[in-house]
Amino acid sequence: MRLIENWFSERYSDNLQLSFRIKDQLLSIKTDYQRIDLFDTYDFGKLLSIDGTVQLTEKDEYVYHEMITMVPYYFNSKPSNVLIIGGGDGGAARRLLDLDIPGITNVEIDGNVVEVAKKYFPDISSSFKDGRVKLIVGDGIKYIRESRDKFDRIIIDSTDPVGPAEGLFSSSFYNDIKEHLTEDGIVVTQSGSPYYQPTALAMAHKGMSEVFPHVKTYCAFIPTYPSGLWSFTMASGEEMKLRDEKINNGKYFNSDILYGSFYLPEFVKNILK
Ligand code: AG3
Repeated sequence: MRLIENWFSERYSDNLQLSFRIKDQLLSIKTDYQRIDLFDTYDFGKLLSIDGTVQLTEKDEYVYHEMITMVPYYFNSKPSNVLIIGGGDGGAARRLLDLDIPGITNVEIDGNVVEVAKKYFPDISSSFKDGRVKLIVGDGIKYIRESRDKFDRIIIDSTDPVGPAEGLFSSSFYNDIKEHLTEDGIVVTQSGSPYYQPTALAMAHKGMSEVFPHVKTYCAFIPTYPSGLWSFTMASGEEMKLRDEKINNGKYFNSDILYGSFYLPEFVKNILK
């Protein structure tokens, strides 16, 4: 007798995919923006996928969420007012709360992501219950164009630059972002897998360099994302300098990572040229 096994796979290229053996599929919905699937996996706990790409798993979400919040946190003036674009699972907001940021605005385009997170990832999405977090379900690009608010950090926690997130990697969007940053404020975006998505990283880096004089790319190891090596790119109108301050440890992040994640392999540096 053959045992039946169920697997979810994210395709990295025509010839390679990563598969997670699953206990169950908990949800599959098609929203106005994207398809959302939720799986209970054997190795990584619950896994949220959007349009077939892994967004987060219970087991390793901490790497991504620490790295997109904690790295930019320690540069320039201490941030008190932060905007998250995307991030409907609440994971980025949760880490900002850990950093004691008093004002967090989270603009997510797809309310279904928020609902799914509230139901299936109660710990990660608990940030939305905190009075310091203002959640807006709406288009981040429109929000940035229409709002007058300024932020010390703007965190772009988006999906890959295909579909609804494509505009979040363009220099015209970064131009609008610049208008909403305080003097030495910093914008940071996830910029894809340098190995499998070099164009995502090139787009983010080039787009930011067209608008900001100071741009830095850093990497982290995220086991459930394509190739495991993931990039983030941050930019500012002023030189980004570390504050003289005690650095807290996360589960991934520590002071070595704060310095070391900016040391890039040669093939990654070549993408930024
Ligand atoms: N958003 C970025 C996920 C990109 C993953 N891409 C992929 N698997 N091809 C993460 C959302 C977590 N807040």
